[in-house]
Amino acid sequence: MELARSCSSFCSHSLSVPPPVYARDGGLPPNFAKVVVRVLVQDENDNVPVFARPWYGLEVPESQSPVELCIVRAADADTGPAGDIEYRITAGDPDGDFQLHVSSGALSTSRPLDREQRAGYSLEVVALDRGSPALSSTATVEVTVLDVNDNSPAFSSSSYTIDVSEDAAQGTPVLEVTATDADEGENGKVLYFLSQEARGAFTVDENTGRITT
Ligand SMILES: [Ca+2]
Ligand SMILES: [Ca+2]
Ligand SMILES: [Ca+2]
Ligand SMILES: [Ca+2]
Repeated sequence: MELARSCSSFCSHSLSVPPPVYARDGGLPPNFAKVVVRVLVQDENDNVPVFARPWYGLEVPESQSPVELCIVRAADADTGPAGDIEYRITAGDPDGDFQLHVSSGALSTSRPLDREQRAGYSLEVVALDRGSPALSSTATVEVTVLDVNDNSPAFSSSSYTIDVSEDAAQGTPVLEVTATDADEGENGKVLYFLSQEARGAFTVDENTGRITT
């Protein structure tokens, strides 16, 4: 009799019914005892959890409060513990910026992300059954952190001192100031301009920061 068989996902543990066992003593007439043996067969762990998708791509704005991003799901054709799946992040998140619910597979951020610190993640997610031995499979979740304009331009120096001759010809280069902005694209583009009082005496190139008389 083959006890351990894989069964389809809807059958519960298969219950085999062997014939009853009797005992007889040596007396005359003999006395008998009967016992019924029930054997509960655990499903064999012969199915690997399979993710619905091997790859997930997500975009998350930076600076956002912790939020659920998606649910990763795997199916396992076994029953009982051999088909119970738990989910874990096994690589790509050394600082614990994400949380994966162990039984639901819900992936969330655990804190606001900072694009200037890290612009993207490649998370390795594992679905592991509770069979013995346990079987597992992996999926990849790529997270792109979208920029928010959360940085101001910063000058390379907080003040500049320069001597200019009073009879300097118009257009004489005076100084080139530089400011950088850690954001991306238009959010990080720096334009230079002069305060009202300085206009007339000096000119600044809005793109280069070069100041001339
Ligand atoms: Ca399994
Ligand atoms: Ca930021
Ligand atoms: Ca900015
Ligand atoms: Ca930013």
